[in-house]
Amino acid sequence: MTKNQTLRAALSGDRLFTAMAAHNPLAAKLADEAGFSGIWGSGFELSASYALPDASILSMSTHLEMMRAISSVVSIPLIADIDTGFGNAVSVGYIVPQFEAAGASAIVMEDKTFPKDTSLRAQGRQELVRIEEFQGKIAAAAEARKDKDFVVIARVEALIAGLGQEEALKRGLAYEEAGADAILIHSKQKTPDEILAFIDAWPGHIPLVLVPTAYPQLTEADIAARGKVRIVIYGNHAIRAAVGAMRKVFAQIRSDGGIQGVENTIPSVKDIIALQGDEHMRGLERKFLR
Ligand code: SPV
Ligand code: MG
Repeated sequence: MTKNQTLRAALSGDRLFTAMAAHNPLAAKLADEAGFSGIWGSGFELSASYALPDASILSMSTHLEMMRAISSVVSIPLIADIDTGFGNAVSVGYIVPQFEAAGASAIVMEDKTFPKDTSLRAQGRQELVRIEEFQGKIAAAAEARKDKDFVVIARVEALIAGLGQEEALKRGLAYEEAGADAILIHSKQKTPDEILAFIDAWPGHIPLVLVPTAYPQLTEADIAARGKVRIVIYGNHAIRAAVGAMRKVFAQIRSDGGIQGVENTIPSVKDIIALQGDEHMRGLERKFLR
């Protein structure tokens, strides 16, 4: 099966597809190694890795190049976060084939205005585009894909914008009608109640996608038991893990006055060389260097 077919099959399968965020190929490789079903090409993580806000500040080509680099080192499907689609429906018609050619198996596009603000930010600026306008963007994405198994996921930000369940359901159904393969429904409530109510009320025929960052108490088992949800995305755990680990080691080196105390607490240089693909390079050396 191709990566696209694997993700497409997951939309109708009975096992939850778990996607871990990555901000670079090394993080993606570690997620693959850990057993996640796929990679989330997170705009939040990529922006954070540049120490910039997740607010349409990085260019499309920066994101696209990272998707290419990530997809080339993992064997699992990559879901690219294309934010608001970097423009209007016409832009989307040009952009989607580029993400597909970069090796992504899906795009997630959200119904906010450009420039966007990140969803989980307190007092963020959350403005949505008209339903018809976003339907045009979804239809353009669906038509632009070359492989029919490439997945187009429409992201509903109505709950994030505080517009309530009725608006969220209306938008989800409108995006299904426009040709979306799945609906990502996002919430920043600290408990899963809002999301669970949406799942139970969802009358659509396409599956749902969750990003449970704000309500981490909802487990994969809980989500799977509910039905309707086929993909769970862990939106920022790679960058948060990296920040936590670096802070701890950096602080210890400063307080110890040297690296002696951390040497045996961090991965070895040998480990990193292996992650760099040393085995593959040794194969090339044996075969071709003469
Ligand atoms: C991302 O990871 O970039 C997302 C998820 O879009 S969130 O940050 O929760 O909006
Ligand atoms: Mg994002």
